[in-house]
Amino acid sequence: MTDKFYLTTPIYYVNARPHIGTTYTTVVADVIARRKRALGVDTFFLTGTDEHGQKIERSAERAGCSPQAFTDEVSAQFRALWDRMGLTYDDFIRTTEPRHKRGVQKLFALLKERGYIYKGSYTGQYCVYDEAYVDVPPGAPCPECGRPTETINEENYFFKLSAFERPLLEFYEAHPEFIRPETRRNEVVSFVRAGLKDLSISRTSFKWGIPVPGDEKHVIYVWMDALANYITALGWGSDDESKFKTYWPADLHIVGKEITRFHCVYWPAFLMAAGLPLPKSVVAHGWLLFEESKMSKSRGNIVRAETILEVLGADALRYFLLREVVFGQDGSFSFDALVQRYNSDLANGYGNLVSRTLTMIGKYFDGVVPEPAGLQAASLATEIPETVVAVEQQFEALDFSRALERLWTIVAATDGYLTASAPWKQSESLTDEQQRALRATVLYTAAEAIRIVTALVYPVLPDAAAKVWAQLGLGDIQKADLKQVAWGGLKPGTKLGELGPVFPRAEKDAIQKMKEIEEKNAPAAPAEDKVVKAEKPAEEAAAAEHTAVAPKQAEPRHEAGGRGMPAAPAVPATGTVVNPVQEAAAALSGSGDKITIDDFTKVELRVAQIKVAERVPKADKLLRLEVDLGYEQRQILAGIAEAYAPESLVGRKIVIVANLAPRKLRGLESNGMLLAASLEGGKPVLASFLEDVEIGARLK
Ligand code: ME8
Repeated sequence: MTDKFYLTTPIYYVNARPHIGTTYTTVVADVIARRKRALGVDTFFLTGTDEHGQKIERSAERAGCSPQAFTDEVSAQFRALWDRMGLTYDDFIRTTEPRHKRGVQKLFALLKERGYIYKGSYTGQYCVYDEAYVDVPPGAPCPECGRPTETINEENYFFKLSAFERPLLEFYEAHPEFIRPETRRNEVVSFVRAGLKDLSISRTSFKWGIPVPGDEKHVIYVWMDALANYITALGWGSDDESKFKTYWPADLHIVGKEITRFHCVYWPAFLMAAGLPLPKSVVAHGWLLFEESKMSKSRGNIVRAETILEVLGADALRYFLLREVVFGQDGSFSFDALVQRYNSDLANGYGNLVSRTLTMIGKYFDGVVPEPAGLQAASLATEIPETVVAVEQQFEALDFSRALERLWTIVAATDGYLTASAPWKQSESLTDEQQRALRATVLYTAAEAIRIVTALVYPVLPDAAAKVWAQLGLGDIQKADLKQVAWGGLKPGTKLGELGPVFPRAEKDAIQKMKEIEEKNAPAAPAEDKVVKAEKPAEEAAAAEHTAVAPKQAEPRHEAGGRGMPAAPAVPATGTVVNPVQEAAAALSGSGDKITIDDFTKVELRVAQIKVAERVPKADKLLRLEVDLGYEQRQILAGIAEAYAPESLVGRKIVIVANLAPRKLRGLESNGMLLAASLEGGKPVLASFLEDVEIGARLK
């Protein structure tokens, strides 16, 4: 076993407040950190926020504040939540801190000095949402997230990533444990085998980033900036590198599966180029899904950790995330599943076992742990040590779900043992002495089983474990030596502490309560939306919308829907099939070419995401789309087949007129209409957003 352990979470973008997806990774890291510390390992747990880049700059602009004020606010929200949850990070790094900026500039200068950075020019597509260069033709959406990409034509600095193709492959070969799980490893290896192109690592078209040393019109690419946090937080590049010397290389970077490439290709290549040791392992976990799709700020299907903390407490959320989601795979979140798990495993399981055992010790032995007598709880005493070994191995392998499942077999077995032994019954065949001996053995055994479960579950349920430890009369669990949990460690004669409920049964309306809290905070607005809404009274906001949607000039501009709407006028993309905008305009306006705001609000424009796109047989121009509006899925027919290949549309977010009366085309019902720019003699161009928008959001 190593005597130090350095583990990290991704640093989270501050374009939106934390949700239980980001909480998941941070809780997993906290569990690992607590367990390592309990085993006596010198542990350093780092988390933080990723605050630079075009995405954040735009979010701040949208929120109407400076990027610094914006990032200060959202970063503080992350930190406040982690503190409220009692997460035991050792450092929280912000990429806008001087210590980080200094380190990143040093890294850039070092790579340049070592000949790995050169100046060139980049023309290609960029996905602002993923902050990634993508290899697609102009106009095509991002292959990762389906959002529109932007064409960049800039003078940039380049990193010689291509030089690391072979060294990386050799490294993966020599260190199979570097990327886990296996599926992610295979993806990364195939990606590198397919060939690496040099990577653009600076931008000139916006300002919110760390300037390139000596050439300040460039800012350093946000992923190079962000990845470096893992060493700048340890003081690399500062006058005091002692922490770096102690803790680097990282033992474990925990990341979500979507950012594996950045951590397993770019990051080791930067480190190799700098001549620094590489991290020992990167573990990519799956996604937390909500209502079947990835919980994310952009989809607007997030659940906030605060909601669960308020109703069931932090331990309930921690247990659910670790037990219900198989680490490495996607897992679903639902309030029903959460409450069910809580009641079955925590309230009726562990909590009830503790309560009945300790109450009986109170009743029959004046609250003092009895000395077990001759009768042996043979099966439990042999089963438990075996289970302990298995659970420890499963924790070590980060197989939390199975570790907890196995640990709970002790809870169930002990519960069964109590019920079968029925120490509360006075048996007529036993003398008082024998009865007392039986009770002493049964209750000692149950209390000892509880002690063992508690010691092992402490990293997952720190609050509950601390309470139970104190109730067992063992004092402060944080000071306890949990390295060895050998059977028989509980000393008879120990005076129990004050008893109290550990996991009260969830109230009947717990689910309802949580849903109401979420609704109160809905739509699950990105942080920047919250700032805007909080600052603008309703009338003022309505007035602003009025100006935005009814300008004097002919071109409508949808400021409220997002800055990124194309400047070209939005018109329906139904080709020759239908022309409902003219139809709608005629219906709305009886007074020349101007309409009133009331006329406009009759048109319900909404953001929808294309889920299915296919050609309609024998109709050259027509595509059949199935779109998701968040609250429903529907079919729309659109005359865009000559401009868009159906497969390029799946995942893309578009704008639709949602309240158009349905009509039949080629025997198929079309329920709504999508918007696109109709260019003179050209093909229709779909209206879309550069910003992140929720599905179902209304444009007004
Ligand atoms: O990618 N399920 O930041 P980010 C599980 N700043 N985990 C989730 C999740 C979900 N639904 N949603 C988010 C970035 N996560 C960069 C990282 S690191 C040098 C820079 C977790 O705010 C998961 O760990 O988009 C994922 O990788 C991370 O949050 C992405 O956070």
